Amino acid sequence: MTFNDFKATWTPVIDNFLREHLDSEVADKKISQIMSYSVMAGGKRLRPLLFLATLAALKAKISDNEIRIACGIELIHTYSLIHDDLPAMDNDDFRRGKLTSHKKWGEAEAILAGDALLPMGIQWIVQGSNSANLVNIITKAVGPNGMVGGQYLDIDSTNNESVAHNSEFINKMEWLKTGCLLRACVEMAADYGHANMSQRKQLLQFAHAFGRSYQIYDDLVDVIETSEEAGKKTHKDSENGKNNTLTLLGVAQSREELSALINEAQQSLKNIDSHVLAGFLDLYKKVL
Ligand code: GRG
Repeated sequence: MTFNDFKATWTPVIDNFLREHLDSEVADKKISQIMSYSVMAGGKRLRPLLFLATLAALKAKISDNEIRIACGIELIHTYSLIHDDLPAMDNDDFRRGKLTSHKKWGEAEAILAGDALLPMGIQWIVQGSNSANLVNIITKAVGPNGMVGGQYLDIDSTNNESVAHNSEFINKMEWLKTGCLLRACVEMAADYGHANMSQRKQLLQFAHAFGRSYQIYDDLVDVIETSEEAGKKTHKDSENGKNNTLTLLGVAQSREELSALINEAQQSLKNIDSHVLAGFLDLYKKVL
């Protein structure tokens, strides 16, 4: 199966599960609506698809429980985006082409919607898997030694000029903020799908390179779209005083870094029989 076929098969299943279960499992219809507004705003479903594609690579079955786990990951991802957009963080007005949660519903409401999505996501993962290991993997990936830790480093380095903005710092921050959760999607599937030692090692190598690439890709998309729209080669993050690989290395070197990581990811999949996982890397080609 190709990546596009896989995506076309499972994205609607993920979308329907999210819509139906947020509606039926959240008692208060107002908070349910606020949560759904962001969850159903048109995300790419990259993390749930990555979890399911890794399961498929391991020839594990995909049914309701596996979809529940995959959707649990998407709830957690959506919580992080809602909180990232808040005035105290990135202060963004638009996300996924729509008003951000706090712009649409108010700040307290957005904080609470994010707060509600995080535990619900963990609950769905445990309901679907009945596995303390999976809960351990996901909570580690999004806690202080993962995503929140990375977000803290980002905020701290923006607020304090004394923080060294060298490549070691930026690699660490971007890995924690973005890479850890992507890697966790693969690690959860490796655990749940009973990967053997060698499969696990290769899948985790792939996940590391893929996760590390994602933030560089996302920033390159930004710069390409910005320069296409404005007819100039500036980048909004550099204008905002943000720190990332792109502002450190510039566009050409960031592309080289991304190519090297894609190569590494491809190599890791050499003995894993999955066109679908390899297809995730095609995403990046449009910015190379
Ligand atoms: C607020 C605790 C807390 C964490 C926020 C995820 C995050 C940490 C910040 C987002 C910053 C950002 C834009 C990073 C770039 C990579 C990224 C995570 C992009 C958004 O994910 P996509 O591209 O978005 O999968 P969709 O909308 O498709 O789900």
